[in-house]
Amino acid sequence: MALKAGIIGLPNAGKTTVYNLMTNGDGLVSPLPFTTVAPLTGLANFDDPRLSVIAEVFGKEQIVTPSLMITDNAALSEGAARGEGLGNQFLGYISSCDFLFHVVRCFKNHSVEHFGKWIDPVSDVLVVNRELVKADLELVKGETHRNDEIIDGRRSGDLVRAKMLRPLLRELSDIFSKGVNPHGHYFHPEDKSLVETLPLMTNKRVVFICNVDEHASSRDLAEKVVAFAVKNNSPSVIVSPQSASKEGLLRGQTWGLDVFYTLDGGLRAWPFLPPLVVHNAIRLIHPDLPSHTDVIQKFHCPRSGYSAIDIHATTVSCNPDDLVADGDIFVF
Ligand SMILES: Nc1nc2c(ncn2[C@@H]2O[C@H](COP(=O)(O)OP(=O)(O)OP(=O)(O)O)[C@@H](O)[C@H]2O)c(=O)[nH]1
Ligand SMILES: [Mg+2]
Repeated sequence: MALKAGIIGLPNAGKTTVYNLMTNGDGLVSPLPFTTVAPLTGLANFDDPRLSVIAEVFGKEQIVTPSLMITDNAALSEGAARGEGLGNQFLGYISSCDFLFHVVRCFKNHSVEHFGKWIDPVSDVLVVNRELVKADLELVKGETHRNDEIIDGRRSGDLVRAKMLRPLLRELSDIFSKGVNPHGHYFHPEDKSLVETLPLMTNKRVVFICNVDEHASSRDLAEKVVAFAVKNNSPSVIVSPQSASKEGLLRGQTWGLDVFYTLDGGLRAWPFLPPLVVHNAIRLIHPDLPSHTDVIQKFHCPRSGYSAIDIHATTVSCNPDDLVADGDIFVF
């Protein structure tokens, strides 16, 4: 199953414009806010310079390039977490995505409506982030209710997990009530793993896409978003749709994604978000594949400085509990 990414952002940020560029789509673009109502889904293929080398080493002609399932959705706006605007629909959708593209408006264009007094991309980002925090507070409330029911015996479920989760849900609720996300908060590693099982919006990796036009001031605005992204350990890309520049947009590496490869009849690239163990990677490839790995050979191709000879020399044994590394090649 392909990795799923959701596009988020304020109205008229250029989400559908970016979606169309990524997927060769024809979603409706207009200067009116809330143009996109129903979700649009498409496949985005991206470049991977390692593919041709690996194909040559293993003599494969049939190649499947890395791709992502991308969904463009209704805009998020202030109050979305309370169900205002198209908020609920939006938030329901993004909770099922593996990661998010946050499109940020860095172009002025007075004929395209903007809710703020002036274009201030970092403050736009904060509006969206606040809604994600509010949505997570609601999610934690719902989760607490269900968890309490398990502990009280009114609902069936994993009692041990529920008891471990109870104090963590309280902690999370306190954090989200303050309007902040839990990124800087210390959780014991075991607790952290448990928190990561919750479908929190603020847990998702975000790649910022700064949507610029040809004006120098637009680039300056984008640089502020890039600096914000760096501070928050998030990748960012500057995109200029009007010059039809896809540069940077279709490069998985700039999104912080890793890729592994499979070889059977052909060669296929699989983008993934680390950490991923071999056992789960196999389930991703096909749920019916046996998880025992003694029949699988593993090679490796680093991100740079690779050669055909190096790849051939890397064969190692493959254990189900090993972490998959970027560049691993599994031969079935
Ligand atoms: N000048 C300029 N206009 C842009 C740019 N990107 C998008 N637009 C225009 O901005 C308007 C909104 O673009 P959309 O892609 O529909 O924005 P959206 O975020 O999908 O909007 P909603 O679906 O309404 O939330 C359209 O008129 C686009 O042509 C850009 O980089 N520069
Ligand atoms: Mg749109």
